[in-house]
Amino acid sequence: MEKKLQSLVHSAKNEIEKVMTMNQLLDVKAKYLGKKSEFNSFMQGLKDLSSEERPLVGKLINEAKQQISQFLDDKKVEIERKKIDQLLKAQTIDISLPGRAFNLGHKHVLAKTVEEIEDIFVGLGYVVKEGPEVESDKYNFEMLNLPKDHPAREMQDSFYITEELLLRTHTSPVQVRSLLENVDKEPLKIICPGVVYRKDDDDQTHSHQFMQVEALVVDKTTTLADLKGTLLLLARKLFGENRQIRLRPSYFPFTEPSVEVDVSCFKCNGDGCSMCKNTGWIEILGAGMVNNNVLSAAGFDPEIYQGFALGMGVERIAMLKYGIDDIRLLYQNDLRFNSQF
Ligand code: 2U9
Repeated sequence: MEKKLQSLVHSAKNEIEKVMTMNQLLDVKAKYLGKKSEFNSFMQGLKDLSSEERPLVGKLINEAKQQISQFLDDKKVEIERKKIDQLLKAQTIDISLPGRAFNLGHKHVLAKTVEEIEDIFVGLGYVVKEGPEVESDKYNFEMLNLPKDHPAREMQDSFYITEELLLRTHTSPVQVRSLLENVDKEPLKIICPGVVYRKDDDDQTHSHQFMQVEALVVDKTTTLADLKGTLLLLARKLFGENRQIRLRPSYFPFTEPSVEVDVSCFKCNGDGCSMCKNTGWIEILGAGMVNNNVLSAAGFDPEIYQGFALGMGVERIAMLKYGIDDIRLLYQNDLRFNSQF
C-alpha cells in the first residue's frame, strides 16, 4: 500500500509540474483527489481493513493526500504569479517615451474684450453686476420708459417666451434691478456685461445674439461733463492715448439727452481711410443722461438724483480693435480664427 501511495504521489507530482493553466490544474486535482480518483477508492477500502491496520494505512493515505494538495497549492500560486507578471509586463509604461503634446487654450477674443472693458471701469471704481437673460417685459422695457405701445420697441423686436417674459434685448434690466435694490439710495456706479438677444437677420455685421456692456452712474451731482470725461478715458484706453471723441445728438427712450459717440479713427488718425469711411470718425457706442422717467420709476427723485448711462456692443468693439470683418466669425469656434487672438 505504501508503495502504491508513493507512486501515486510521484506521478501526481510529475503531472502537476507540467501543468500550465488553471483549468489543467483543476483537471489534475480532480484526477488525483476527486470522487473518482484512486485516492477515493483507497479511502473506501479502509473499512475492509482490520482495526489495527486502519489507523496506519489511514495515516499514510492522509500524508500522501497532504503532499499532493501541497503540490497543487504551490502550482496554483505559481500560475497566479506568472499571470500577474505577464500583466505587469504588458502594461508597463515606457517612461522614456516623450509625452503627447497638447494644445494650450486661451481666452476667446470676445471674453478678452469684455474683460478689458471691465478692467477699465473697475479701475474707475465701478462694480460689475450681472442678471438673468430671461427677463420680464416690465424690467426690460416698461421701467426703461418703453411702455407697451412705444414705437422704439420695434428696434428691439424680441424673443418672447410668454406675454410677460422674453430674452432680454439689452443688459439695462440689470441696472433697473440694481436701482430697485438700492433702497438707501447710495451713489451707484455699475457696469453690466452680458449676452442679449434681438430678432435680427444674421449677416456680416448683425447677429440675433450678441454681447453688451452697459454702465450706469447715479448720484446727486453727476453731470454730462462726467459722462464726457468717462467716454474720453474709455476711448483712449480702448483705442489709444491719442484718440479724440465726438458726441452727436441721438435718441434713446431711457436717456435724455442722448448721444452717439464717435472716436477719431485710429487707423488714419482722422485723415480719412476705408476704416472710417473717409470721415475720420468711427461710431463706438451710445450714451446719455438717465431719463427722469426711468429714475422716478426706480424710486429715485429726479429733483435730487441724476445720472448717466452708456451702452456698447462688445462685438463691435472687438471687431474694430482686432480688425475682424465678419461678426459670425466670433461664434463659429473655428480654431484657425480663435487662435489668432
Ligand atoms: C438704465 C438707464 C439707462 C443704457 C444705454 C445706450 C445708450 C446705447 C446701444 C449700444 C450699441 C445698444 O448694443 S447696442 O446696440 N446702447 O446706445 N444704452 S444709454 O441706458 C440705460 C440703461 C439702464 C437704468
